[in-house]
Parts: sequence; structure tokens; C-alpha cells
Amino acid sequence: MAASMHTVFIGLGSNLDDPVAQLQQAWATLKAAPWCREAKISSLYRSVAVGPPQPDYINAVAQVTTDLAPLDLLDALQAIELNQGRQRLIHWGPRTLDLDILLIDQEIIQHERLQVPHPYLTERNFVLIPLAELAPELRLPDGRNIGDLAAQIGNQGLTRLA
Ligand code: A4P
Ligand code: MG
Repeated sequence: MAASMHTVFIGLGSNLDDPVAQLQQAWATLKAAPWCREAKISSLYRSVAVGPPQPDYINAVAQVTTDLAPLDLLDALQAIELNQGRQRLIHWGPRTLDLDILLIDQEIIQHERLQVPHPYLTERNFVLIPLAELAPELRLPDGRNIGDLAAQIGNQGLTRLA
């Protein structure tokens, strides 16, 4: 039986060791992954850090189609993080690469390793604005529209890179 395909949105973030290059490398790895189809990515954004004082982030959002099950996708993304030198030192602290699963179709997942939609999705302009670039008509499982949420949140601390 063919596994079902899922439309997934992934948040990319980096604020260490040449963040633009980190995101470009992560995107190249994602696109080339055997489990990844129909990949596209938003613009890159510079974003003032949320959390403890630390350098600005570069953020973007990618949309991919995959037949991986959610926890297998999480494993695959964490392997990419580790491959790019990610160390888990401080909660919300600086990192070479963070890959967060934002949405998987209209699924709601409450697992000890994985919450989907990502719990802070609606509070972060560095997630909502690039997400709306890719999919303004998209809705959260609760019915809220991404384009509307992005228009309401404002762009404080966020700069789109040329
Ligand atoms: N996990 C649960 N749900 C998910 C999900 N939807 N996607 C678990 C990915 N992982 C998920 O994550 C800890 C654990 O969360 C994982 O092992 C997984 O099982 P982590 O990346 O190791 O650690 P963390 O840094 O403590 O937390 P997290 O959740 O990645 O932090 P955030 O919320 O991503 O915040 N400021 C700006 N401007 N831009 C940023 O990108 N990012 C952070 C990190 C802080 N400030 C930022 C940014
Ligand atoms: Mg993370």
C-alpha cells in the first residue's frame, strides 16, 4: 500500500556560524532528501532574537511534501540539525540550525517529542510572515487563516533579505 503524502511546513532558524550559509545548506539538504518532494522555500529574514540575549537570527519557512510519518520526519530533521553542528545547550539559546515542524496537513499532534501545530507559531512574526509568503490561504486546524494572522502580527524586528 502506498504511504499517504503529507504537506509539511518547516521553520528554519540560525544565529551562529554564518546563519545565511547555514540556512542555504539546510535547504540544499532538505531538497535533496529522498523523502522530500515538491519543496519550496520563502525569502530569508533577519529577525531580532526572542529569548535570552543573543545574536539576530536568520529565519525562513520551507514547504515540502513527504510520505514520512511525523516522528520519522522529526528524526530526519534532527539528524540534519546535528549534521550542521547543532548542540542543545540553553533552552531558546543560540544555535547553528533549528528545524521546527510548524504544520503537518491539518493534523493536531500532542506527543512528548512532538507538538503540531508548533506551540509558538501564532506568536512569532518570523514564522507567520514567511509562512504567509508561501501559503496565504492556509488555515490552522482551528480555522484561523495564516494570511490574516500574518497581517495582524506586524513586522517589528523583522527584515526581509534581498
Ligand atoms: N518538539 C516538540 N514539538 C516540536 C516541533 N513541532 N518541531 C521537541 C520540532 N521539535 C519539536 O527542541 C526541543 C524538543 O522539542 C525537540 O527535541 C523535539 O522533540 P530543540 O530545538 O532541541 O530545543 P529548544 O531550543 O529548547 O526549543 P525549540 O522548541 O526549538 O525552541 P524554539 O521555540 O524553536 O525557539 N528568535 C528568533 N528571532 N528566531 C528564532 O528562530 N528560535 C528560538 C528557539 C528562540 N528565539 C528565536 C528563534
Ligand atoms: Mg527546535
